[in-house]
Amino acid sequence: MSHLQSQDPEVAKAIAAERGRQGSFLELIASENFVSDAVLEAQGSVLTNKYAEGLPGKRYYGGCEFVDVAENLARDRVKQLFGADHANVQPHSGASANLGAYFAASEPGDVLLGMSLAHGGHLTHGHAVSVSGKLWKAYQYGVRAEDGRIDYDEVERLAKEHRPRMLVAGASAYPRQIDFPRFAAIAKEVGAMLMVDMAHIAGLVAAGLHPSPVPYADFVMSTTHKTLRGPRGGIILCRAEHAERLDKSIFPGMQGGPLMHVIAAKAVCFGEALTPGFKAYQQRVVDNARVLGETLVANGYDLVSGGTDNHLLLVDLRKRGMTGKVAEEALHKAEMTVNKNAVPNDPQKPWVTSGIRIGTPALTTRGMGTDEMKLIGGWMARVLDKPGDEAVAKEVRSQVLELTAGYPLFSWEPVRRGAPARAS
Ligand code: DSN
Repeated sequence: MSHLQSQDPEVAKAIAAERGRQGSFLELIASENFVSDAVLEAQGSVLTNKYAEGLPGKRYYGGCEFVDVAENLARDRVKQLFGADHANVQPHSGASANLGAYFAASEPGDVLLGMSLAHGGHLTHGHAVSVSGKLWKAYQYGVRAEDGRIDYDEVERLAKEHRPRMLVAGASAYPRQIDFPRFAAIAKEVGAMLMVDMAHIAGLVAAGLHPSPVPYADFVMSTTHKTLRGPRGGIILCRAEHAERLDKSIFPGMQGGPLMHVIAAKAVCFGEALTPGFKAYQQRVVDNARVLGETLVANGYDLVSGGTDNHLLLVDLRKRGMTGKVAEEALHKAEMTVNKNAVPNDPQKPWVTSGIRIGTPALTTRGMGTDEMKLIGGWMARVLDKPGDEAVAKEVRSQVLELTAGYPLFSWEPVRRGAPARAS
């Protein structure tokens, strides 16, 4: 029996149940992934015990000689991975990383121009309910109604009209490549700093499968847990000239003690991302997304922008007369996990929506390929064609369980074809 099971069976049970869910369900949330055993081990290590405010070699606490090694490894590896001048690996999350970059690039009250959440952007890119929209004077751009692509002419027009101090590029539900040179040209034209949020596509950028924003942007931030496949957390990269201001904006500006166990796990993640196998993994992620999208289209489902260049799909359910909420719940009954997501110009409220967002990073980590994507796309269509039909949900669910049993989550787990992988 584990220490946790004997000391705190209630928490142990919740973790075991979540472990079982991750194993048996098809995880299709575009921002999630499954970390390696090594990342998990580093994150669950004794480094969680250590305070280390400051930076390697310049801390406010004694006894930092070993956590310094971990943080230096993380910084050096992430700079190598993305060809960046400078890196700060301390942000606790993507939202903290975005704010850290904003504080480094501007002052509260300055004008910020970012992509609207309703069009695929992110809350922290200037939405009114977020601190980014409360402390900064935010304006929002979006995608074109006719093709679902970023309207760069609108970005330019809004930039000329509002003269932002900070132009923010990047998205959390945008299935197409982003034109960073165009964003950089617009920023230059109006004298703005360019900040890129590459959280969703960072793994693809690292693998050379999406153009890198690093040569074009003043600041580039990312989370480490999406396509990058590391622990939950954030990073910020910047040009050398901004390094001191950036570091100060994180500590003492926004955060206290960095999470050294997470930073060690980030170092492991970046080490993995520097291997040739990571590039092959990212290629499979993209191939899987393309095939899953083609399968859904062949079954009569509309995709925003008609397809994908990256790891995610945005399904527009309006023509099917179905909401994203209904679709998410129907798929959950068949043990497929997606999230409801607004489509551009969505008539429904954010809690309901008219779309679902689907991503392939997690299932690709489990070893699934294009054959499995064809199966899964067909199953999704079967469920969504009859969202209230319990018999269909039950039948698809048993097929899902048979499939997931053949793809263990961890290297030490046996393949149990035909036997649902569930927590005991
Ligand atoms: N919540 C993340 C996502 O799902 O894309 C973005 O922060």
